[in-house]
Amino acid sequence: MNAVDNKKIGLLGVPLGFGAGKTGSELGVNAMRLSIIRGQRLADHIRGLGYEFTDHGDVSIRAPKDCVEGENPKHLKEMLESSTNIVAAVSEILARGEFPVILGGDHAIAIPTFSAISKHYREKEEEVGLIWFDAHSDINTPESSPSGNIHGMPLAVLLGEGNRDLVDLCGFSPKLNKNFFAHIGARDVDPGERAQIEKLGLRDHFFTMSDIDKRGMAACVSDAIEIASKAPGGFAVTFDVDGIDPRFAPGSGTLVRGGATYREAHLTLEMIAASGKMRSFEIVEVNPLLDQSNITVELACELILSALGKTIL
Ligand SMILES: [Mn+2]
Repeated sequence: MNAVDNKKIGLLGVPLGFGAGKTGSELGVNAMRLSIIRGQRLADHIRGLGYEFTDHGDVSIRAPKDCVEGENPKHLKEMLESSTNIVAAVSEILARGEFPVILGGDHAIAIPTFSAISKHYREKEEEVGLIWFDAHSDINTPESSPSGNIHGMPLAVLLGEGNRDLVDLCGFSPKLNKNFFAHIGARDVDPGERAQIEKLGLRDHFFTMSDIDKRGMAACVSDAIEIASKAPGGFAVTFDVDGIDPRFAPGSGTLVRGGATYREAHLTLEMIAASGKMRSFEIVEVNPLLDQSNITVELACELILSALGKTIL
């Protein structure tokens, strides 16, 4: 059975890691693409689920040469230039009628990837929702960000807040209607982000680890799917591996204890797959330089398969 009614998968690598404070997530793309998991690469596992599969290679990323003192957001020029290429690459996959599977890269890539998805469905007069799995809320603006790293800002940008050049990417804003947005796994939220969540009225769209402790993952994921499914065009998923507990996913740059277990991470994606409403899947912040025996990379690949409908029985 295919969770994605579209039988065609288009894989895209987005090796952009300069949105994060630590180097290495740009290497996540090839680590996921090339790792041999139970005798096979990711592409063969995806074909094994019954999909037609095309690997569109990597988007050309303009990497910064050095850091400009005090710049916030950091590396904005390179981010904007790279974003143009990312938007074009994702748009082409959608235009070919394929379901995008996007390998990051750090979470800054969600700005151009979701911008392209939002634009594609907007042109068909269908708004699209978003499920965001993450330890962090990623809703900083340059004013509230302690670091200036863009990977802490993508949600704010997609909701129309923050740096104007990023917000205005693709010529419209907001890319995301908050009514169709749900977040799962938060446990590390900056004071400025807390204020932003309050200001934008997003509390009920966040299923924090505390909510998950009280109600269970299945109930929270079910509610998140219900919110995102209200979008007429279905929803995209952006999955930050740091949402998973560091015991199971140590290879990521901003680890926070108290995250989703191995099985809760799979359950989340199994339930999303079963909903049949997902229109694209993205996995980010896999950092092979920080990994232990490749376990985070292998888990990331397994999770892609769960998102695409792999079930135990
Ligand atoms: Mn993130």
